[in-house]
Amino acid sequence: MIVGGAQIGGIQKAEPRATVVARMMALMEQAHRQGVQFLVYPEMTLTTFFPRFYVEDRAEFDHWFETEMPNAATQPLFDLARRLGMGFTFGYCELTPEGQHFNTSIIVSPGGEILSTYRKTHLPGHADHDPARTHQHLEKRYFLAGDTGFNVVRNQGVIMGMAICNDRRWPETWRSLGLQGVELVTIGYNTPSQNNLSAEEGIERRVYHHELSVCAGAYQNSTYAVAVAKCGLEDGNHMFAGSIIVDPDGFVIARATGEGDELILAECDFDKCAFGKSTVFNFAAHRRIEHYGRITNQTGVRIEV
Ligand code: CDT
Repeated sequence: MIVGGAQIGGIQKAEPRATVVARMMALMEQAHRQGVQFLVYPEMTLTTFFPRFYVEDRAEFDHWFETEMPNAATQPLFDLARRLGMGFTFGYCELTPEGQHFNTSIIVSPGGEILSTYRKTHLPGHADHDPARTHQHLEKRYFLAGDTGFNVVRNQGVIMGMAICNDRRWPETWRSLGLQGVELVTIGYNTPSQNNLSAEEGIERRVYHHELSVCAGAYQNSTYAVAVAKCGLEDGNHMFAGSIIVDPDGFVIARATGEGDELILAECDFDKCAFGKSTVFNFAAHRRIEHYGRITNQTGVRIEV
């Protein structure tokens, strides 16, 4: 299967959904011309990364959320994908009928059916305005921690699972998917180029940690991974690009070169996942769960010596 990543350049506050969807469709058309069969878009593809802004009354930001999917704005994307026979995944902000807010992504079959919904587990940042930071990262204010957990689905013959942005830094994410035999992990991200609490941690280190996380997760679970950025300047704030496709050996096999809308793609031979899964990462043969209790029984570090 040829898998694509549709990197999206900055989306400004004033940019309407229809314009963003048109950009997504242009990349999908290009992907189709180049033989892509499954296309990965970023986290929060439809809007600016608004958690950088603080509002006292969070309801003022409900307009960034989708109450149904597909909806009037995204239906043309679903229609195009069905016409092209393209499977895809993208992230958006979800407001449920019960009034819950999630940072969500979905996998859609080439027939246009939503096969799987994932709600972001690891929400970084903080819940209240913090004047000490160079910019805010208020995901904990605007979203609930996801309630779906990490699941896989078979789409187009491939076992696929989703993670969203900060999830990629947590080995628990990868192993939860790995234990379900995942062959393709999709990750959309919006990562500011600057650490908002440390001037020393600039873009090079940020990109290095991103790549390290994705390559390690792919290798340790013998899976392909596609990590796709929303990047460049958004309302004066810079987010790094660096979209990549990684093979089950942990090697980068495709990489974006710019900071705007850009397609990356790679031929993925999912039979290659079997070697690692049956040798060094044969979980049934080698895992020692009797020693892993702390991973699910405690969150913070406990020093008892
Ligand atoms: N969107 C997202 O999760 N971004 C985070 C920024 C970390 S700094 C609070 C990331 O892990 O890339």
